[in-house]
Amino acid sequence: MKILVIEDSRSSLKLLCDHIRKMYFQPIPAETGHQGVDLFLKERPDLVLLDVVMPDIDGFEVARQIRQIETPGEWTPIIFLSSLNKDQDIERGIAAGGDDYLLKPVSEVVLGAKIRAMQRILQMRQSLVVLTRKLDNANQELKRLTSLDGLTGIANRRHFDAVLLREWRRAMRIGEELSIIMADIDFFKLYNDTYGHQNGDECLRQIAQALSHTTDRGGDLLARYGGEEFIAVLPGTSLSGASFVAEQMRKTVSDLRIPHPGAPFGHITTSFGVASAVAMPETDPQDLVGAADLALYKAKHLGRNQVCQTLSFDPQEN
Ligand code: GH3
Ligand code: MG
Repeated sequence: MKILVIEDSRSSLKLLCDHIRKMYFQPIPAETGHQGVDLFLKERPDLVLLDVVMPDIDGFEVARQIRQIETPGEWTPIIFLSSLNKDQDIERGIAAGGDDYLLKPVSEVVLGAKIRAMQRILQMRQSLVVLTRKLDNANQELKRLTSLDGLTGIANRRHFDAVLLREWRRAMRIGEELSIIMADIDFFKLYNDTYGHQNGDECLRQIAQALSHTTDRGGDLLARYGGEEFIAVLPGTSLSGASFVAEQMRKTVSDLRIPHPGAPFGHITTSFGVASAVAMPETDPQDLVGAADLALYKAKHLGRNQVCQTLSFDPQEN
């Protein structure tokens, strides 16, 4: 522990430093108030022993300056040492930012006990800082995990809905278009029935990874929307642009050539529904999701493994 000792009397300063060394702590001597403040800045001690009456600036002012140097949450214990023994002097010392007040001449035993007590408080404070940091990290990790889907590792529906609402409001402010792509794996029940649920899960993971590589423009977000359904929001993207992305996605999944002998194409395929809108104050982004779902239904109906669009999205009709 580094202890800054600010004391203008050379003999007292030496005595105090000797006591500190005997306790196996490191003293940092300062003979004036200004020198004390400078050394505080340079050495960042763990504790300050501070004389009150000094020729340049008094101890109360030194304490005030130290408290100003410290960043919020930082607190270095300050013990005043003084022969001023009126109640008001003690009160002033504490008000100036001191933590304790010892009357001179200070006994070696009392000084030792006070230093030990301050050391205990310091250690408790340090473990509290470590604990707070751990808690902060855990909270951040928790926040990250609550926005991810456990199986595929991409965003989950809860996170998607929050992002969609945010992007919708942003699009409204700047009068921009926004698109939604809904995707659903074709004949996936049959895949599970053929290969078992575990292989079904692995297939979902592979598809999620493949789809996430096709929506990497800043602002795009892909999420797992339900069992074998995926959804993407593409801010600032028109219907034709989003349909192009959906077609890329369709091709990417098909190109994985995941065997599915029971399905018409012999491998895993996906159907897509796309819808776009310029966000308006009276519209609800969930209506746009509904429109994309309708287009997806059309894609299924027309034979699957294709992209369909909802041509006009009119919120009044939904
Ligand atoms: P369609 O081409 O019309 O979409 O047919 P489908 O069989 O894909 O659709 P359906 O809605 O009949 O079945 C969806 C299936 O998706 C049901 C279930 O077996 C499977 N599924 C949903 N969630 C999961 C999951 O988390 N893991 C696995 N392995 N399968 C899932
Ligand atoms: Mg399906």
